[in-house]
Amino acid sequence: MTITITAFESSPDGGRGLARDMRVRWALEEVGLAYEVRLVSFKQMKEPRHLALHPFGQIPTYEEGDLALFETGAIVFHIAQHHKGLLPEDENARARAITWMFSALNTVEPPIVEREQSRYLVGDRPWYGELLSILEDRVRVRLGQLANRLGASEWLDGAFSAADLIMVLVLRRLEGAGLLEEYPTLSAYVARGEARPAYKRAFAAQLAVANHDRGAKDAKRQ
Ligand code: GTB
Repeated sequence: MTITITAFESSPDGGRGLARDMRVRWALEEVGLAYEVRLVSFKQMKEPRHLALHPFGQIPTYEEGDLALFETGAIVFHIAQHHKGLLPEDENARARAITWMFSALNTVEPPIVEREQSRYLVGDRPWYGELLSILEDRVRVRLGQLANRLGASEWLDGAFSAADLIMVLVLRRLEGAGLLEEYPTLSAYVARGEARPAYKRAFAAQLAVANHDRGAKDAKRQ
């Protein structure tokens, strides 16, 4: 059955793999599933056709036959449930990996996104510097706790799982912030994720879209 996901036609990150379609691409690559990508503009994302797939008008979405999903946590979980390689077979180990998936999304990601969005929302206010340092300390709390738990382990709980896939991409959103580098074991953890062949294929695929977009924009300007 054909799998189709949606992604930004013109990603604001210019192909640095920070948009959330990367989670779905990587998961599909890990389990060896082919997929098609429908690129959508910001305008199209708010139109009825896309809103029928995603009530909040966002990317990515996931279509597979009669099934349409949104929310990357749910999409990655769906892929992991139906294909070997992203969740352990042992019931308890599987429950723990799912716990880590939720914690990446619900406990680690929120302060990282809050910090990032503060710049767009209130970056021009005179008190922004003070707010940023408060938000960065909130990120540091989570990074410190995560680093403590990860210790010298390669992955969060035994073998690489969907939880690591999501956690690595959540941490990658700190790119350029200078915070992750304060925790060398977490930087190394992210680097291990990025070194996986499936990650590299997913990254290359989203970069190809961005390069194509750049080429089209350059051609328009000439
Ligand atoms: N909880 C949802 C999920 O996990 O699927 C969140 C989905 C989401 O935030 N989608 C974003 C979106 O569609 C793209 S990923 N935004 C457009 C809108 O809301 O109108 C967030 C994102 C966007 C851009 C960058 N970047 O350029 O660096 C990074 C992350």
